[in-house]
Amino acid sequence: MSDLTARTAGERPVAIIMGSQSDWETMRHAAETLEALGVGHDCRIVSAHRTPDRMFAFAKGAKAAGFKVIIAGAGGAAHLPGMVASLTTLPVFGVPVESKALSGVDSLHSIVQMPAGVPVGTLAIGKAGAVNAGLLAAAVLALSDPALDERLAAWRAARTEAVTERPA
Ligand code: RP5
Repeated sequence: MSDLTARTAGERPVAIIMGSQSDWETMRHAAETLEALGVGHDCRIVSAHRTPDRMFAFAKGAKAAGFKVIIAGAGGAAHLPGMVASLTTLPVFGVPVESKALSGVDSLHSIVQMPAGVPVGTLAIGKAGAVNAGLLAAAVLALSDPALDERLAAWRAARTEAVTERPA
């Protein structure tokens, strides 16, 4: 975590972490959503199983580093969001990545059924979940950032405007 300075994280209040490079195709949608809203974010690969020491260091240091919200995506035996949530009191949003073997139902079940006391806000499987994790992270930050609140409202209004009355 040598590059994880408070200054860097302060400019990037959302951490997007994922268990593997292969999760990026899904998790990039969280990053793109935050980009569209002008919310700084930091993306990194942190695996609960393959790089547990990295996961521990990240989660234990995330709050002191200035992150406000963590978005964690993983697939299969998707323990990353829950393990990170066990190590920090920052809000953690979990994105179940669609797996090849079980279409992401395994990921969803691995993330959603946390024991009482260690919350993970669990999103939908795949792209929709990643987009919505970005929106939820922005909504949390918007509580203390009126300009972001306006951008978020405009983003939502644009989606409403885009819905035609009849199918093309
Ligand atoms: C999980 O295993 C990752 O989050 C990923 O979704 C899944 C497969 O990883 P790779 O084998 O593609 O690296 O830990």
